[in-house]
Amino acid sequence: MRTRFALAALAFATPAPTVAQSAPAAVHAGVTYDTRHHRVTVVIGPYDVAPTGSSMEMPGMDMSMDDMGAMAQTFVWPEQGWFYGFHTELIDAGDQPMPRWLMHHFTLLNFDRRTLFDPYVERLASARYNGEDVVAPKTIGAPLAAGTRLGLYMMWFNDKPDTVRGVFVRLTLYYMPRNMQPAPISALPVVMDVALIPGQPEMYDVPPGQHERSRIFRFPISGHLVGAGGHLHEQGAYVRLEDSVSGKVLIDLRPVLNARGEMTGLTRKILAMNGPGLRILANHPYRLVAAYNNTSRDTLHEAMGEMMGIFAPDEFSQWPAVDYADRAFLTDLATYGIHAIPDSLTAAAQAMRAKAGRNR
Ligand SMILES: [Cu+2]
Repeated sequence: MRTRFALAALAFATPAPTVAQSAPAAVHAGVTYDTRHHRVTVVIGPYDVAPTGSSMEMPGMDMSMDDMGAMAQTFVWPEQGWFYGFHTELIDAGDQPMPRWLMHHFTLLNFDRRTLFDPYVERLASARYNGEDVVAPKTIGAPLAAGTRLGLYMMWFNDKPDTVRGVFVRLTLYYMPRNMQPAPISALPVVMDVALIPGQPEMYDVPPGQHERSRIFRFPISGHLVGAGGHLHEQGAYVRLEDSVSGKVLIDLRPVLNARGEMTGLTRKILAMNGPGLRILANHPYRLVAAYNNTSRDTLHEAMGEMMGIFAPDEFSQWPAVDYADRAFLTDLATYGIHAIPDSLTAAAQAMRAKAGRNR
């Protein structure tokens, strides 16, 4: 199934060999490193984005969204630093804006680190077509070493009848240098999902009425949560993190509604405003609760319940290491269409580490 849809995705967004150019092309695909301004810019394209139909957003489809995308670019990180934000632009060859909704979502993978709770490849950053760019305050950042191997996974979306031609994506990644003073807190995103099953879409059914689903999480290492956001679908009521022993509610995120009463997202919490953040103890049971209040008469399909935290471990060196032979890690990589990390990427990483060592 996954292979079939991965092939289908290639038909949806094909790299265009030639683009009709009336003006000289200002935009070129590739990765550029600006170590003076501490930026990495990744440009992919040009793509011709064929109509994908709107059906992929409809409930009841038996495919995961992730089956419709493709790995667009692998690259290596230039130097030791703290990644703290990104900016995405959809542009044409002349650097003019293109419709942002063409990008359904992107995910930036870090092949050299795993997620905290599961032996999966790290999702360093991601954004949806309607999502904002994310720039954290310069007091926290995700540490990255020179030569870290990264991959940009892209999924397109075009619900209009015509192919949109000559689309480039420019992703700018911002970082703080290793000599940054004061040194930022090293923290990484952690995703807690009430329904995550390896290799499966994180979705479930909600019958009419009040509905709660929960899952216990144990952090393998101690630290602090310095920020939190959440994700629910329509009719969602709240996402909470509780101390499972005392029952105390530690974080409570509620829907944010627009003037029409539609959910635009959940409240976000900065937890490290007046201190180090919410204390998290290793191996202590914390309960994530996702609640819905389904006021319709029908079962809601494809519901989700997630909390995204920014976690600062006490000892960053204790972060669990990647096991490249772990079947779960390989299965997770395969959902992004990757069956082996390319040797060329590993060679580029070695070259970048050597270069960074000479520049010190
Ligand atoms: Cu969702």
